[in-house]
Amino acid sequence: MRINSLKTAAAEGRPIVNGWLAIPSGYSAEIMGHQGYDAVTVDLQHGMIDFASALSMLQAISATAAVPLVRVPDGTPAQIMRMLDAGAYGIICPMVSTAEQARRFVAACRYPPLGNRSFGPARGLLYGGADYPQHANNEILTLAMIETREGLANIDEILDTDGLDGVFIGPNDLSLTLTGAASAESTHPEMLAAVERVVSRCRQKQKIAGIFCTSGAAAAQRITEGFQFVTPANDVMQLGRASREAIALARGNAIPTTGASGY
Ligand code: 3PY
Ligand code: MG
Repeated sequence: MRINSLKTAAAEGRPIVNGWLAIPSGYSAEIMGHQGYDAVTVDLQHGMIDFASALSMLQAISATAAVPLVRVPDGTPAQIMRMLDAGAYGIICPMVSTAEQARRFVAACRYPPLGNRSFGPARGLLYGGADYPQHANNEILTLAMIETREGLANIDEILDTDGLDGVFIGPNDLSLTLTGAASAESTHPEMLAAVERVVSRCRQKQKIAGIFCTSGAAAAQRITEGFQFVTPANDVMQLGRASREAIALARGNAIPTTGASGY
């Protein structure tokens, strides 16, 4: 089976830079896949993406060096299994707040006897190789999102879940629940303490610490804080910014930092 290079990078302590797709297009997935990201994630939670689009996006990413990942809308096992069959080499599961939710998430990603993933690997075989069924349990990456007060309180138990590779902070949701305001780069003391707590627990338990960021510079800062998996903004944010910059330069104006979309 094709090895999951993200697992190798994590084991060797190399940071993983992950692209993030909200636009339902195989073409933009292909473009992003060719830019040098270690992984590219198809976002089925907040992206405008249905199954048919996700499939063509995973096919497009598969033709690049980036590892195809999916953020599922929630922990529903059938949804997770379907995306693995569609060729996702890892799943990011939002709103994991308890060890039981983490256990059920990982079980959906693992064939028996480790879990309850149903057999029908489909594109997994095409992308991973004919021996996918024998090795998928070792190669599929599992990241549980920490983005609730309860998830933060249960971080130790969540990280102790067998087969869980790490966690991925959703800083908008986490800051919303902790401080009342959604902000990916929140400097509220409670949020700073929460982020530090997650990073230090991951380091202690040798699990991947990941986080969504709003820019490359913010992602670089997160790596210095100890994160190994960073997402430097999504396709929508990058498209909006690149457009604003081009328009401002064409008109000889200062580049606005935020646009009408809020990005
Ligand atoms: C969050 O910040 O809550 C996220 O889910 C990032 O995508
Ligand atoms: Mg979120």
